[in-house]
Parts: sequence; C-alpha cells; structure tokens
Amino acid sequence: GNLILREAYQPLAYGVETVDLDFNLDPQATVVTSRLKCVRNPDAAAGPVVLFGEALELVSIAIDGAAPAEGQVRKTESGLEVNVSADEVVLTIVTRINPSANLTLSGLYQSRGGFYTQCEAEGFRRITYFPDRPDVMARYTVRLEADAATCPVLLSNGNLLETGTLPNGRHFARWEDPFLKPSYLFALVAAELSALERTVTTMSGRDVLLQVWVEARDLDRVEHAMDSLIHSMRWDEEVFGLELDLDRFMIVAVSDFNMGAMENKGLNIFNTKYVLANPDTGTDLDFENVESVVAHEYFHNWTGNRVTCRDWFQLTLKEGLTVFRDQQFTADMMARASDSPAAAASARAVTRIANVRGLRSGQFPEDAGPMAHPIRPDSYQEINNFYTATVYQKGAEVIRMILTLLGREGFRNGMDLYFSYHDGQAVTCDDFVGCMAEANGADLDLFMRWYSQAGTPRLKAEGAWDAATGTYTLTLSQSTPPTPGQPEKLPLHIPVAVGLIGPDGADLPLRLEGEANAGDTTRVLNLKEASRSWRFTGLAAEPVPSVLRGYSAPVILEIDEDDERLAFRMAHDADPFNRWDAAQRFMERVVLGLAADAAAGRKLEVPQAFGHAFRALLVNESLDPAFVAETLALPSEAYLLERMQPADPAPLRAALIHLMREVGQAMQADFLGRYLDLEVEGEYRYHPADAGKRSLRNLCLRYLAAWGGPTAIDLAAKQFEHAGNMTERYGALAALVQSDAPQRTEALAAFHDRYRDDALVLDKWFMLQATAWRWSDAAPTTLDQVRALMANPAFSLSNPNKVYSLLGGYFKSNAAEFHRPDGAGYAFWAEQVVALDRNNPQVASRMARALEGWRKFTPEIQARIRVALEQVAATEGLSPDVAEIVGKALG
Ligand code: DPP
Ligand code: ZN
Repeated sequence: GNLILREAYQPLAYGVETVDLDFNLDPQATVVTSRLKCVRNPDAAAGPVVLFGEALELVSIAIDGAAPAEGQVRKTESGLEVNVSADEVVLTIVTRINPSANLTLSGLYQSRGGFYTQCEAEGFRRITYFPDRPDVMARYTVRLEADAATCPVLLSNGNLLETGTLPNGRHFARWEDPFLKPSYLFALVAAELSALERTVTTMSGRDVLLQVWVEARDLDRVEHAMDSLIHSMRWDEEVFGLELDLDRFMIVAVSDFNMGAMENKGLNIFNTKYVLANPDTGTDLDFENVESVVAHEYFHNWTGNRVTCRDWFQLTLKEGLTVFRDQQFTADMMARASDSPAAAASARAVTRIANVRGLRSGQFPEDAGPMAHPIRPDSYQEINNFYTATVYQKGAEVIRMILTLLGREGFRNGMDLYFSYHDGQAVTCDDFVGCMAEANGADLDLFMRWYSQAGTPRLKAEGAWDAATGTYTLTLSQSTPPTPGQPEKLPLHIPVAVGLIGPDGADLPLRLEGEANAGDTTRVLNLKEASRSWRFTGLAAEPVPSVLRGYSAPVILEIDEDDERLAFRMAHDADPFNRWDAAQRFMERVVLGLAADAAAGRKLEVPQAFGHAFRALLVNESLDPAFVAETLALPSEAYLLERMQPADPAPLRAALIHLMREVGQAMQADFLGRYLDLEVEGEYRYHPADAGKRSLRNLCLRYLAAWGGPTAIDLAAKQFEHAGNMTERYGALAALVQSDAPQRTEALAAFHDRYRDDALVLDKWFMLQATAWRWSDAAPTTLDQVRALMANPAFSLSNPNKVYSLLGGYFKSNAAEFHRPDGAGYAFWAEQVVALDRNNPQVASRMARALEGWRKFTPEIQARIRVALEQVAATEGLSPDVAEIVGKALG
C-alpha cells in the first residue's frame, strides 16, 4: 500500500474560496456540476490546482469558462492536476456518478430509495473532483434537483434559500452554508422523510429550528433524540459558552450507514441505531447511546467544524476532544437526573466505569497489537482504518488528563483561547495544547508525549510503611512496552490520583513530607520520570493505598494486593471507580486462575473469599443498584484475553461459565431477593434510577439463568412474557440465551415474530445469537447458527448494522466459539471478509480487524489463524483498507 506520512504535510498550491454545486439526482446517472473559485495559497510552494477524484466519470471541465488548452489538465493516479498561471481561476467541472451502484456507502449512495452522502474522510472525491482535504475550507452553495414523488425532501448544509417545482415531476431546492467548511462536512439528503420539529431559543435570544428527519413510520421513536439535541445545546451553552451558529439544525436517520453518525455542518446524518428509540424498541442502553451520540455530533459543530483538522493525522484534535465532551455531558445528565448528591456521585461513577470498560475492551487490545498507534498517528495507508479506539477513546482520556492538570476553570480558559485564535481554521493538536498551556501559564511540553507515543503504559505502585515514623512511602514507576515502529519508550507525564484508606475503612487526610497540615483525602501526584517516591507523614497505622482514583490516566496499574486487600477495597474504597476496579481485579484474578486450572485439567473451585466479597456487594441495599450491577458484571472477554498469557479462549470460557454457574447457584436466594425487591413500578421512563434497577435485575437474572435451575428459567421466561419495555424483554432474552432450556428457543422465536419487520430490533436478535455462549456440548455450534442466520430474509451483507450484529458479534464478542479448535471459524472469517470487501471495504476492514491480535494466542491457535490471514492477504483486488490490516497483522 501507499504510506502517507504526517511529516510530509504540505499545503496545496491552490485553495478554494467558493463552491457552487448543482446535483441533478438520478439513481443511475446523477450529474454533478461544480463551480470552484480556486485561489493561489501565498504560503505554499508553486504548483498546479490539485483535484482528487475516485470512481467519477468526467463529462467536462472548463477553465474560466473556456475549454482547457492541450495538456493543461493532466489525469493522475488520484485525480486531476490543472496548470494555471493566474492567482485566481474558476473551474467548472461536470461529472456523472451512479449512486445506486455505490455499495461502499462513501460518497453519494442510495438507501431505501433515498439519496444520502457520507464524505468523511475522503468521500467527497467520489462525488466530484475537488482538493478533498480538511485544510481546504470554502463557502458552499448547493442546488438539488430530484424526482418530487420519490424524493420529496431535499436537504443540504446551512440555510434554505429557495424551493420550486420543475417540469417532468422534478423539483429543486437551493441551500447556502454561511460558514467556511472543509469538503468532508458537505452533505445532502434527498428522500421521502418526515420530521419532528421544535423551535428553541439560544442563549443570545435567537430562535432556531430543530428537525429530526426519519421515515414516517418511525416518527414515534424520535422524541428522545430531539430531547437529547436540546439538552446538548443547553449544556454547550452553559458549560462552554458555545451557541448554535445556524438558524436551523437537522438530524437525518438512515438505515445503511458505515459509522455511528456524522457531524456534517447543520445536517447531521445518523445511523438509525443512534436516533430511533422508544420504550418498546430501545433498551436503557440504547436511550443512553442515542443521547450521547446526538450530543457528540452536536458538539462537533464547534470542536471539529468551526475549528477543524489541518490533516487527518490530527483526527484526535476533534474526536478525542469531542468524545471527552460527550462523556462529560453524559455524566452531567446522569448526575442532574439523580435525586441526591450521593446518587449523583454514583451516577457519575457509573458513567466513568462504562467509559473505562470501553477503553479496556476496545482500546487496550488495539494498543497491544500490530495496529498500535499514538493518538496522533505518524503514518497510515488508509485513513478509514484510523477512526480507532485509540484516536477516540484514548484521545478523550488525554483531554481528560489536561482537565485534571489545569482544573475546570483553567480548562475552560484554554478552550476560550482556542476558539479566539483558531475559529474558522484547520489546525493541529499542537495548536490545541498550546492554547491550554498559554491560557494557564502551564508547561505541557512533556505532556505532549501522549500524542506521539503508542502503547498502554504500565504504572507500578509500591508502598512501604515505616511504623516508627508513621510514614508511608509510595513509589510510582512507569514503563511502556514497545509497539510497532517504536521500540524505545520515554517516560510520560502521568497524573496519578491517590488516596490512603485507614484500617477502619475511612479515607485519611493526606500530608506529604514538608507540608504543614494535612489536606484533602485524594491527591494528584504528577509522575514525570521513570520512577519517583512520595512520603506521606503523620499516619497512625499502615494505610491501604487507593491508586489511580477515578482512573486519572489511561494506564495499566500494577499493584500487589492480596485477596484480603481487594475485598477490603471492594467494601470501603471511598472512590467509587476504584471500588468497582477492586471488584474487577478480584474477578480477573479468580477467572484467570480458573482458566489456568481448566487448561491444566484441574478441578475448578471458586475461592471462598471471592464469594464473600461478591455477596457483600450484591446484598448491599445502600448502594446504587446501577453501581452494584457494574461491580458484579464480569470483565469483558476481550479484556481478559489481553490479560491472559498466552491467550486461550476455550479454558477462559470454561472458567467464565463455571464462575457464573457457581455464583448463580450459591447465591440464588440473594439474586432472587434483589430481583424481587428491585421491580420498577409504573410506566417506563428513561431515568438513571429506574435504569439502574433494571440493570441490576437483569444481571441477577443472568446469574440465575447461568445456574439454570427451573425456578430461574421460569423467572426469565415470565419476565420475557410480561415485559413492559425493551430493557426487560431484552434482558430476559439475554438471560435465556445463556441456557439450554427449551424456553430459549421459544423466546427467540417469539421475539423474532414480534419484531419481524423491525430492522433495528432484529439486529439485537442476530447479535444475541452470535454472541451466545454454548452451555452444553449438545447444542449446535454458534458457527452453524450464524451461517443459518445469514440465510434469514432480514439479514443482508450490504447493510452494515446487520454485519456488525451477526458477523461482528461472532468474530469479536464470542472468542471461544470463533476460535474453535478445528479452525472453521477462521475459514468462515476469511470467506466473509473477502466477500464484504468486494462491495464495502470499510465494513470489511472492521471485520478483518477481529484477528489482528492473533499473536497473543497459543502457538497452536496462531498457526491456524496464520492460514486464514495469508489466504485473505493473497486475495486479488483486495482494498487498501483490508490490505493494510492483514498486511500489518502478518508483518
Ligand atoms: N466524525 C464522525 C464522528 O465521530 C465519524 N464517524 O462523529
Ligand atoms: Zn466524532
């Protein structure tokens, strides 16, 4: 593949000032006329006008209204080059494209009869020839013309100028975006849609029109997305002083979409999965996801759109920052809905826990494999492969550390300075961190290493107690393992929040050596070197350290704690995140111990101390149920496989099944008791208090079903039958799927019948079956079931959501079944990756990534995976997307 280097950035010789686009929309032959006013960039080296183009038929090109001279327009590998001598030139380019044949879902494509676009990162060049780079910012006007019957709604960015009817059943609309934008933020929609509308007043008193556009039959599922949008607007006004800058803001839902959603200026286009939710079709988690994705895309209007990225290496500039903003928003929303300060703190912690779970199961494996890259990568072959957990989630953690270092006010001052300097510009991560530093007089030079160093740092914490002086010395050391292309690592600036717990379980006021008085009970220690010690004085007894509170840095904490100490922190740690983490550490230890026993053919026994600590949380009614559910939920298999050396999915699965069964059986009365107590009365509402109860009830049900006693199965079947909302229905089905009971099949059939015409809900049905554990060797293999489900009429390889649910579920969330010893899972993977790649390389590449971490497995497993990787790598006509993934995996 072609390697693009960050260091090779050069501005283009010509930028674009204005773009006038005219679309004559037709399924097979859409004609795009583009009028570009190109202007020489005084800061760039001389050169031609560079235009990128892909899968385009060039109809004509005119230069200042005239036909080009011989040799003036040159075809290149990536598009066109136009030689001009003037400082300004107007290019008129006519291209023809075929949206109905565009199965890549990048550029202009069709979904259920409508026209939609996706231009990030490089889709605009599949619409027309253009200097399709984020550092080319221009003003756009757009005219759309389409068939009025099939496409009654015509949308583009910005403000609507004019609409009208035309002969032959056609009609048109003209739009103008008053703001400068890069081409990746262009969008159009032409389809048969209906909108939910609201008019709201912004902080400066302007009335703005909000619309959520969906198919008419989905109008009963958009209220929540609209509420989320309004909440997002208010939050950005209150927290960052940022106001909506347009008179109208639109969200459009489309069922065929590669990603979650896209922040096109004034016209966000969303995967239906992140718009549609009502109590009958969406779980509490769906409601939460809709709220956070709506917020994420809305927040991009400032962090991404008003200030954008100079080049795609800077992607985390907008994504890390915007994920950070949506995580803060979610935490605030959860806290606001809580009815007491304690509930609010717990709700915040639950949000934080979910974020860290995502990081550990999604980003840690990436950082430990062949795709490991810094949050600001140095090179790529295909930019679509770099919309990663590292750029997004770890990027958000890096922004969060800046907040920790500067404080709320300092962070806000840095943001204000960033917008005052860079509004309307395409900038770099250095520009952002530079503003944070300048606004606070802070030195963030060392901190910048987080942008350039890949790999998950290990943070080692060791304590030494000196009873004679009442001094506790905490030594923190760091190291980062080598990653591809980065054999040596340097120390990072790691903020480590620390507390000390006294023997009675209460936090101790902290006093560092040399300080006059004891102060707060949690302190941030700034580790900037390979190793450093801190001495806490004035202590009466040996404390228990609680390190990395709130998960103050995206590292792996290595600390020697015996079972007793973990149980102590599970019971007492005043930092809810660390209390949860203590439970996770204990579970991880138990599961990995059981897996080692299973691998060695030893008898499996769950340690008693673990059972006691687990039960103490389960029956603790003073804790927020949502928090309890998090503490008792197993770490993800993906994360556990990273922690197991070498990784071996079969004994790990045996260990997990054994643990759930044993615990479910041993504590059946407690699970049942909590289950019965936590019933939520009344009409469904999406509210953290209710959601927390449902979450813990569903967790109890899963443990009970894992045990599998008849009362447990009856309970699950009853919940399924009488469920008043999707959270309960899905929770019951998820529990039943983890059993061999006949009710499993009945419930799956009933669920399918009820939602047979509901694509989004069926995604859950596909996913549950693809990810289900096999509780009995007599059950059909998951691979056989996945193959059978592919033949279901509701399944389609060309719909990304279906692929992510069924194939993605199997490849990425069912390790033991996917890595079956006969290698049939890998052969199936190779077959599907190659088939997908012919139509949609982005989706294929995501599936391909399921095996990139193959070197962590046992040698026998590696040998089998290698065969499949080599098979895909040897396939002719592989996309650059998949080629980069398998190439790096084998490299
Ligand atoms: N820029 C988009 C987002 O993350 C990419 N899908 O919101
Ligand atoms: Zn984003």
